[in-house]
Amino acid sequence: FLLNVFNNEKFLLCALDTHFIDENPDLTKPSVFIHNRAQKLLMYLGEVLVNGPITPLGTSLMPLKVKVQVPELPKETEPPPGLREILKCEGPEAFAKEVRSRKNLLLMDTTFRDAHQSLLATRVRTHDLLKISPYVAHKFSNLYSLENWGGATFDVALRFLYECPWERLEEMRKLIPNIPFQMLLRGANAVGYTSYPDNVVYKFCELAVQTGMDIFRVFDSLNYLPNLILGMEAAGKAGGVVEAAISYTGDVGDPKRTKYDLKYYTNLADELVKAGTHVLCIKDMAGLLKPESARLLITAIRDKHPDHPDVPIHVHTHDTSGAGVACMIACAQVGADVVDVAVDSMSGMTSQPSMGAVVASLQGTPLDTQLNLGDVSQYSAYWEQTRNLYGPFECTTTMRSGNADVYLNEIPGGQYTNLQFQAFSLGLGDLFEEVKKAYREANIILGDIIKVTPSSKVVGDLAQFMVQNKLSRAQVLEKAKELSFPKSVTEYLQGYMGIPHGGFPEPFRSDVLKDMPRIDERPGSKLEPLDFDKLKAELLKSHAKISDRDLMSAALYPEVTKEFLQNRLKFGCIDKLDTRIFIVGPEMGEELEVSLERGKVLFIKPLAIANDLRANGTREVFFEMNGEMRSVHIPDKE
Ligand code: 3PY
Ligand code: ZN
Repeated sequence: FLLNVFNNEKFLLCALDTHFIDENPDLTKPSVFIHNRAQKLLMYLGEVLVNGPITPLGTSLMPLKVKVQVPELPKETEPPPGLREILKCEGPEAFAKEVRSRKNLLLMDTTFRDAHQSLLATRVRTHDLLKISPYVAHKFSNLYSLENWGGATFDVALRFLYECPWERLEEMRKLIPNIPFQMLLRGANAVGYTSYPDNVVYKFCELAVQTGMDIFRVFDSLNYLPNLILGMEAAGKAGGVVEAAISYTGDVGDPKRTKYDLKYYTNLADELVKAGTHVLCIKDMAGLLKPESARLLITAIRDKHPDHPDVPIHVHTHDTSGAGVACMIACAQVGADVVDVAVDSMSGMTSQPSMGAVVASLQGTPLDTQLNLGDVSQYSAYWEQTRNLYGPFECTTTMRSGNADVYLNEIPGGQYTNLQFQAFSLGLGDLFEEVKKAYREANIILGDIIKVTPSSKVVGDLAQFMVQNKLSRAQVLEKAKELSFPKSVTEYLQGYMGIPHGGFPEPFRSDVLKDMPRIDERPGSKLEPLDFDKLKAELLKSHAKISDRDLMSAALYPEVTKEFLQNRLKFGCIDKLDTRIFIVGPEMGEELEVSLERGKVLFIKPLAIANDLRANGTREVFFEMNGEMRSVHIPDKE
């Protein structure tokens, strides 16, 4: 029977769905599952061997053939307790109180999220995160938190890595029970780029907490309070720690930058504390803080506002200019409780400042982080080797050093490397200089706005539009009635993201929009609640089972999730493949060891690809798997 199954053309082409299993209950026996999974893996490997990488590559750098060493741990010992114990036993308020009472500086490690979002186009896979997770649990139990979810990771996992973000969270949780997990929630945009109906944001946070999330850093790309409060309420109602973030722009140390001055930030801090945040975050997404401005800002929030002396302050930055370590130390010295760092080999440039540098700088001082430099160095060695696997997404192909011109253009970390990469891939290195200048001008046209996902895209799109059409700021303003602006720009001006501080720029807005409709309240408040039952029924038309997680993914990213579900059905557990193999496939004759689960290891060796194309357009690919010959038929896309 099994041989028949495996030789069945429909099976080999994976044109079957799980109804096939329902109709053949024998197949649910464990050994059959393994074979089924193995066959699907061969389909994936065959696909990559015949048609090339299925995930789009960004650079010509190939993943290196390295065997990554995972630092050893004493066997069978439990990781030491961390701050999560207080959170779980006593709740978010007690957690915040404990954080505030600590005299030393606490760190959040961003290596699992923002660092790779900023350096490697968010491509780090669950496989590589899980390998180092036990080490993190054992050696970094003193962390305030590990930022490991949210932001762009959700979308990229589904879209480009063909893996389930929920499974990633669940698996990390199993291996790291002691350190609080932190995610980035884009307020009313959840982990997307646009406003969702409120019930989607609430349900998303609920499921995130159930799957293992603890702390929600909630921001809004315009610091628009109604959007922020929606996100805060959703995170709080789900039982999470609410860490409301003030997105920072401008320079509070520059008396000429009056739009975002100390008063603006302290007022916003008051509003967020009033709205019940457990922790207050300063989110410096472009790395614009300078040490002296950072001191002014933290001091103003901490000391000049005796109404909220108990709220811990957590500072986030990017090291784009190179001043990140100095800034974070300055913040700590004037009363910040927590700062963000990434492990050394994943730090610097558009990523966060270096963990090792901060740990070493504060050793033996009252702010000592209590982390061990030797442990940091082993952790860093793991990532240094692992980073070699992600060459195709490496920002260093275009970015070789930090650049203090970020103080002029104010481009957020993730977007900086993206825009640079786009310019270089068009073979136009000079273009990036022009785009950076235009970005600054576009920001002024739009009224000097907060720039972070998704408002940063509006500024970036306008900048590229100006460069492409060779338009100066004066020309854009003058011809605003006639120009055909990018959709993101018109939607922004219509109010789809919320209302910016100081309102929309006039007469530019009226010139662009003419009689187009305007939204003058929280955009999500206009949206009908999503009908989850209807969405599920629709998905069930092509899938035998839809979990709550898949349903939630589909609520956020309907098309991306549909494709992900199809791929999962077709290729199975490709998350188990090593990263080089996942990205570019194996070499002919290379033996792969794929661990499906404890004690279930497959040894796969690709042997050959048939020269002849079959009449149905497929090509046969031959493998040896656990000593037996196998072949799959892959439609050749050429
Ligand atoms: C995100 O929204 O993904 C960010 O990292 C913003 O800074
Ligand atoms: Zn960031």
